[in-house]
Amino acid sequence: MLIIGELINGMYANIALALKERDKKVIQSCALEQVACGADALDISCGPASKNPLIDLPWLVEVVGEVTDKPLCLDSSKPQVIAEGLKAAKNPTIINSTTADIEKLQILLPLAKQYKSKLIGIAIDSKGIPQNKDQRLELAARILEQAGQSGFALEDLYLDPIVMPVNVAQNQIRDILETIAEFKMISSPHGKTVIGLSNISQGAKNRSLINRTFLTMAVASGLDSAILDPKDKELMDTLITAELILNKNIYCDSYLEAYRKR
Ligand code: THG
Repeated sequence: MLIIGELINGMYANIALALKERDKKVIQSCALEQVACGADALDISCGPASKNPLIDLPWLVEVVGEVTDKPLCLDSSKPQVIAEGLKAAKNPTIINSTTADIEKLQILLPLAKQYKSKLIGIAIDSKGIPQNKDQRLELAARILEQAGQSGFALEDLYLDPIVMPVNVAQNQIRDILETIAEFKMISSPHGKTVIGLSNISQGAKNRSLINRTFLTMAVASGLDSAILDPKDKELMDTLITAELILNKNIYCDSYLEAYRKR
């Protein structure tokens, strides 16, 4: 499982403030803490509050690149902002994200190829968020088709069903889990899968419990990667245990410690 740390996001007040004050230390310690907790990659987003993402995202990318070589997941809905982030990155990159809109795919697929970047494709288009599994699969099929046509390696493509908060769209969560499994059935070689885990519990109480319960189900559905809070120790322990039970790691009595020493 590729664990992408979610905490460098202008949605969080400490990051928004550090961005405004150009306080490198806050950003760099947030990066290092997430890596120490087991993040394999770091999501980098200046968030909705940034007035100048074309400047802010590359700054975050450079500052994080000074302290870690982990892949950076450039999180913006604007292709121009992604392009500036790619230019600034010395680390390997993951573009987060393209929608299923052809115009966007035709910009971001070539960029991903040019920078040897992986690419997240989200099951959304300009018509909005899909309401059921068939719509999600249709959007994923469009992304896969465009990626195939442009010669982009499908192993480097991560499909995201778009996780909705359980308190908003409770009747869709089972569909989202099934979508994770079925994304793999609609192409060969197949794309990988990713989710923004914390979306599931936005606005809810008991967030950590909801997050780790859903993560277990998603891992059992074949999830390959998640954007999550690696500092949530119970969440990380649940993930390691779910992977153990699914035979992805060899059992030993001290499997939690063994995993952390890897
Ligand atoms: N898919 C993809 N990328 C994504 C998402 C996704 N990137 C952003 C997001 N979703 C994943 N990252 C987060 C980060 C934080 C939260 C949720 C998802 C979160 N933040 C608190 C909140 O909104 O309540 C902020 C609390 C605070 O201010 O301290 O929950 O789905 N491809």
